[in-house]
Amino acid sequence: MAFELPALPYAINALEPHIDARTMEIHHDKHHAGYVANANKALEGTALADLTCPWTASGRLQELPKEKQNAARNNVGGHANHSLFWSIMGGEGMGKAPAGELADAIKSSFGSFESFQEAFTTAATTRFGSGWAWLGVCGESKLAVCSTANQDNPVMKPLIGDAAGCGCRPILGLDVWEHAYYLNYQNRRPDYVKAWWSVVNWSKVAEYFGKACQCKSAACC
Ligand code: MN3
Repeated sequence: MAFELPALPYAINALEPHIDARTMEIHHDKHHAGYVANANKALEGTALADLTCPWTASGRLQELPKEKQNAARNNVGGHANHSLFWSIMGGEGMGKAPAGELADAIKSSFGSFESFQEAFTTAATTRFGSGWAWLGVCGESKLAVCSTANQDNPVMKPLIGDAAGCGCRPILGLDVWEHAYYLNYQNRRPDYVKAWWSVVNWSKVAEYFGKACQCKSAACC
């Protein structure tokens, strides 16, 4: 049982009114817990069984026997993606704007913060069905926005190819599965995405940006 469900780094109602406590409770305690349990099951007895970092595992899924790859892809991805998701919301950086080197990189990669927000919002709202929108580092501080289906993430590139349009280390991710917003927003994904900007923890994203820039592998934790 190498993977563990991380505790939320804030109170269950800390993101209200933008994301309600009941949604957070079901999302974290049921959905994410399920991914962790099933990821452990999927990797049992394989060469990846002892990994504790789901991002490292995400980048090595192609090493698994073919019959194990689908379950691992869905559940290791689910664990990695949700672990990042909880951590880039709430906290001290919530309600602020990107600062320092992250702000500079956003400006040089997208022109302005507003253009970045627009590109990311488009990625999130136009993802058909379930999936994720990402901001990732693609070497030399260059940032890119992309989107993946289901519980895929850009670090899975060796297995899934560069379908997302950027093979990069995600530093910000938005869950656009209906389970992430249906209780409060029903079918109104654009309203959820708009509200979500208010809960992003920019200090955490900046911290990940700093680490990603020093990272040799795309799949470090
Ligand atoms: Mn989810």
